[in-house]
Order: sequence, then C-alpha cells, then structure tokens
Amino acid sequence: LTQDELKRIAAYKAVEFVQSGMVLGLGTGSTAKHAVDRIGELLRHGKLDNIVGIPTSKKTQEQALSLGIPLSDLDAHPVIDLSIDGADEVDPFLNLVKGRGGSLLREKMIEGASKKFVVIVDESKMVKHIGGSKLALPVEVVPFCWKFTSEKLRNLLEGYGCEANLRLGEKGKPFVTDNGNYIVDMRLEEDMGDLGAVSDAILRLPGVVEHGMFLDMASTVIIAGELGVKIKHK
Ligand code: DER
Repeated sequence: LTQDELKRIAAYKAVEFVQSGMVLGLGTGSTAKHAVDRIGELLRHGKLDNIVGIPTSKKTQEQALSLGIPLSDLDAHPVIDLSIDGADEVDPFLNLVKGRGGSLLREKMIEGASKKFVVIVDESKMVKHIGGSKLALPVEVVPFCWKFTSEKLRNLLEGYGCEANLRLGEKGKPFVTDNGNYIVDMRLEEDMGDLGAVSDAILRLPGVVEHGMFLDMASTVIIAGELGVKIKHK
C-alpha cells in the first residue's frame, strides 16, 4: 500500500464518525483532503445530509466549495461537533505537531472549538517524542521584525539544539499564511520534556501568533499501517 493509500484508508475510517446534521471542522493537508473528498461523495450520494463545513484553510475552503459542501465559519458556529485533520507527528499521549501545510492557526482555533477532534495519519507520523521526526515545529509570527522574534525563539529553544528558519514560498519570498503572517520553522533535535511549559514560553513572545504543537487536543487518532488500521482514543 502506498503512503497515499494509507492516508485515504485513515481518512475514510474517520468519516464513519460523521453523522447527518453535524457541523464539521474540515482539515488541511494531503490526508484531510481524502476526508473532505469522502464527505462530498457521501453528500452527493445522499448518504449524508444537512452538513455544515468549517474549513481550516482557504485551500480546504476551495476544495469543499468545488464538492458542494455547505460552508460556514466559527463566528456562526462557535461550537463544532467533529473536526477531522491530519498531523505531522503524533506522540504516545496523542500530542501532535501540525502546521507543515502552514494552516496551524485556523486549524488550532477550529479544532480547539470542536467537541471531538479525530486525527488521521499513516503510521509514519508516529513518534516517541514531539520533535522526534527531526522535522520542524512551525511557529506563526507577525511579519513585523520577524528576525527579532525568530532570534528570541532560537534562544528559547537553544537547549534543544534548535535552529529557526523562515519558511520560504515561491521565488524565495517568505511564505505568507492565510492570515498574512510568516512561519518560522524550529528544527528541534530531542525530547523537550514538559511540552506545556515550552508551549507557554513560545506563546509569551510578543511577535508569536501561534505554534504547531497541539497538546491534549486530539480525542481520537486513526493510524493506517501496512498491518491494518489502529484507533487510539484519549
Ligand atoms: O499542515 C497541517 O497541519 C497538516 O494537517 C499536516 O499536519 C498533515 O499534512 P499531511 O496530511 O499532508 O501529512
């Protein structure tokens, strides 16, 4: 099975939690894309009705619009029944790293407002510790003096062997999020211990908008692997 087939299997499994009449948080990324496609398909075939989607990015909004999924936002629906989204890392306590797609702020707002947050991953996303995949921890920062903020972040996380790199988009220009901000990718080397304390320290920096650690937010993680699908509940 290819990685994308595993992503699709996890996504379709998560959509089994969807019931007609739900307000759904629609995630962003290559795994969540399969879930949004499946919801659109079930709506089209009359297997689901009366669904309202709350997209976590402009990209997902466009995908959902093209599928005819009725859309709204958090202002109209401050409480969401179920959100389905991918993740870049999942630790044994179901803490997540998200945001490699750059949508972490809207994802965290929407998934934080959800009664149930189902995470869908292929088995490659499972790590022993957050930061364990040696990939980045994304931090959304305001463009104003981003170098100043990036240096503060680097100092803060220096103990974890951290570098801080501005994420670049097209033609070497800074990547700009849906919210008009920049992303600084923190390259972490090892277990950061008390993630809550690290989260608080990052969020206290004035130029920081949000970071990609989703602590104690997932209610369920669906893991698709070569040997089948595993479901872990909080
Ligand atoms: O950017 C994001 O938050 C995505 O949801 C990411 O965490 C997972 O993306 P993927 O499903 O394409 O691996």
